[in-house]
Amino acid sequence: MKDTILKFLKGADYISGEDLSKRLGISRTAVWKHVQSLKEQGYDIKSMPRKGYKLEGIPDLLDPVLIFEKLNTRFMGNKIYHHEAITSTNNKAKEIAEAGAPEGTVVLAEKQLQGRGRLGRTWESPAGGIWMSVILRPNIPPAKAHNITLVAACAVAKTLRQYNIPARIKWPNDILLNGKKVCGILTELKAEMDGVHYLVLGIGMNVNTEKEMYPPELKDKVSSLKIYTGQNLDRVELLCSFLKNLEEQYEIFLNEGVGKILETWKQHNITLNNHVQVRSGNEVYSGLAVNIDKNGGLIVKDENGNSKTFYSGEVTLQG
Ligand code: BT5
Repeated sequence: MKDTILKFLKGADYISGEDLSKRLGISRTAVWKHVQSLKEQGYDIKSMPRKGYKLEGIPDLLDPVLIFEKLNTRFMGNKIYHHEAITSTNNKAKEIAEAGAPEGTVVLAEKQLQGRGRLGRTWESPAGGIWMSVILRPNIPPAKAHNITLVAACAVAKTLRQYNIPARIKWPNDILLNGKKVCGILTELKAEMDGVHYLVLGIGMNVNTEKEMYPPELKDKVSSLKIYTGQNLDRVELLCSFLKNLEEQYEIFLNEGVGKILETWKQHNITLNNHVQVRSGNEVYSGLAVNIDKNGGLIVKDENGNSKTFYSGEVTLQG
């Protein structure tokens, strides 16, 4: 109902309470209540006796009504769940994926109270970022599911390039800006031996967040698009561009295989040809990141000329 009221308000200069109540088949008091709740969410709605309501300003919210006006995808984001605050969008996405939510369903939150990184790490999610999860149901063997992280990283990098923001991908799941982390990806999977039930692609992007919003130990390690550009970005527009790029990269992956994705990944990465330290389980391995193999593994060559390929781990760029 709230969404429909907003659509009417957006399509008119003034619209009377009576007119709205007739069009929506609800009482004028009910209209008034919905308008109050929109105002509480930050919509600037003016009321004038005899003229009715007028929408004067839109809040900086990832409101699905605002997103659907700009979204130009085939299926990515066809269904959107938006929360003011939530523990973790990945948790919610898993819950609705279990209940059968279709591919392309998106869960968004203005804030996460228990945002998660990999291996139980915390993901700081203050207001102003884009904290989202996308449900995917690819018909691929589980062993290839980690490639979706590369697909998402390419989509993020391509989107930021469209904004002239030179973000670079650090294997496997970080997006860096001037060497600082601006976005992280957490891919979670429900699968059986021979097939993927669903995959939850969690993406956290520091958009309009400020340095002061992060804990002291992270302040010098994180960046945001606002810190980089010096201005607030339209998060709805950014999200729509990202979903479009994600759909494109995902379809390339499904139709043409990971090869094409790796080409894009190489164009946007900051890992290859760098000296790196890889932590994987208990192992710490140092060397030159020489290539990424056809399965998305990172090939590192040590000073003795021995090579090792990693499929998961933590990379520190050295020098
Ligand atoms: C990640 O983990 O980079 C994956 C982050 C995924 C977050 C999204 S938000 C939507 C969805 N819902 C969730 O609950 N999660 C996903 P990892 O590589 O483990 O990096 C975690 C580390 O990054 C932390 O230990 C911190 O050092 C650092 N960190 C925490 N919050 C950060 C932030 N907002 N920006 C940059 N770095 C951060």
